Amino acid sequence: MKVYFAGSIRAGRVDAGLYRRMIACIRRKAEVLTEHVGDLSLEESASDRQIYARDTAWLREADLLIAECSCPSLGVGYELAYAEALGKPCHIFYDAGKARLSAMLNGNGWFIVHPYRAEEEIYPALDEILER
Ligand code: 6IA
Repeated sequence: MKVYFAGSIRAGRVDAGLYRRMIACIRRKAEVLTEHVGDLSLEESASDRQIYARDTAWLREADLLIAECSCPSLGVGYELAYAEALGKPCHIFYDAGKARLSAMLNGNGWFIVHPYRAEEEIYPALDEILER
């Protein structure tokens, strides 16, 4: 199974360590197309046009999208809408103690939303998604 993991990049890297741990968990059961999202020393090496072309190609290739949305990101919101338009299953995680998820995501029945209060809750939920 191929997973597109989405997390904030230019909107802020405050949760980059969490993305890295989630990606490591997903990788035990599936291929992650976007491992760079969890790279703590991310350096811009491609043009924005190249990034857009590569990421939308990966979205078309992916079997499902998993997004961490505690840090709101325009890019992640765009990716979710793009994946929805392609009919790909989309799982959204966010820390309900720290963030309020946009109504445009929370109110959309297509998205499977996983609010959590502690990071430990994320990993069994990821295992369950990937074992389905
Ligand atoms: O608006 P944001 O930058 O926060 O959007 C983040 C989302 O857009 C992520 O889920 C990524 O899939 C995608 N994205 C944004 N910037 C990049 C990027 N920058 N590379 C790949 N995907 C990106 C260059 C970093 C490069 C060194 C790997």
